[in-house]
Amino acid sequence: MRTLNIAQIGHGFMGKAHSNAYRQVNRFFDLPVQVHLHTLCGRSEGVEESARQLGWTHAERDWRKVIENPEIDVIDVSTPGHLHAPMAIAAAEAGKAVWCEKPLGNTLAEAESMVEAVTRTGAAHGLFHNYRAVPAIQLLRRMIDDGRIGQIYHFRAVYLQDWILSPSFPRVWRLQKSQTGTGAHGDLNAHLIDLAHFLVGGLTEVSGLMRTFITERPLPDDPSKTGEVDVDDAALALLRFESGAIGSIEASRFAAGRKNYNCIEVNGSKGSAVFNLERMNELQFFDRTAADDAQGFTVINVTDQPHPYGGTYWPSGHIIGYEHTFINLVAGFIQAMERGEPLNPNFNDGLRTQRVLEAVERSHESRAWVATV
Ligand code: SOE
Repeated sequence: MRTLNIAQIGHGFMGKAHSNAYRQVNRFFDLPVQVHLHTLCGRSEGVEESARQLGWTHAERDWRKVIENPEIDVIDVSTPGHLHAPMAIAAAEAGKAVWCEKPLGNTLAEAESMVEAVTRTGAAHGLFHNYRAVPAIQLLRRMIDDGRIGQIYHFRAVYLQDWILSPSFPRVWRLQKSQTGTGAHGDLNAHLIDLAHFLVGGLTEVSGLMRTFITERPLPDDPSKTGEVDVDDAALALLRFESGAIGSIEASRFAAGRKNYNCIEVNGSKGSAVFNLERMNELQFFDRTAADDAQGFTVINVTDQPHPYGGTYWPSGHIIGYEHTFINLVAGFIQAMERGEPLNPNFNDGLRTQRVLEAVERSHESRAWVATV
């Protein structure tokens, strides 16, 4: 069996989730290639220890050496957002496949340059919007496609966390525009916008509202000093869809008690569905076509054979977790590459999301509706 040599740049939270997916994917999916965790790349001195712990054969500190290594087939970009564009463009121009963490870039211009590079070079490109690979989200998409939700009137989504509520939490890279572009908006609304596109379709206009609640924080390496927080702590938007549906998204890192609360509701003419990441293996469904005296929200346990990914891991009722969404996504990337088909999702999806992210920012600044196309 042919080996697919992966090099991953970055070994933080996403780097750990991706490494696990590369180690596991051949154990649960019948693939035409054997994934090899070839090289882990990181600028910090901890990269050698991370490579050992996460199961990588080599460790490297210079990302350009990794991209130039002829043994490498795929470059995984799992770094802070300001490095996505230079690394992905260099990888595409070196003839590598490029799989990048979300959001695609820190700005619309960066995202456009990344799409231009993969289009010009023909590099296979994937984007780690892992929530598309949740079985319950795939089931919701199937139900929408089958007409079981009917005409969609509303898409309503929140992505709420609370990890920076304390003023003493330091100004980490996710709170610096130069590193991350935007705050909760690009980190969390990016997921919601991608799912809006995946489930309901394209958007035409947005009206945005963004807020930074704590504007000064201690510096990570010298808490006696403070630095400006120049990104949003929360960002909301009203949405108009091409289909005529309307909706809303809300991302916040100041929602006390919400740890990773990604909750989506779709309301249609034939019913409604609710997905809550904290109950990832379930999809709530209200069926208006059921008998009048038997209507109510049902809870579907999306672990059965007829369900998306049914039987991939365990028998019915044996639930899966957050880490499996990355395994599912990586399996799909490999299968698409082997068939010579576009990866799902890919940089074009990322650019579409980046246009909406930026439109929300411009709407917030102008206090006016802004077109997304
Ligand atoms: C931090 O907000 C984060 O790790 C996001 O960056 C991820 O995309 C999300 O899946 C979990 O939370």
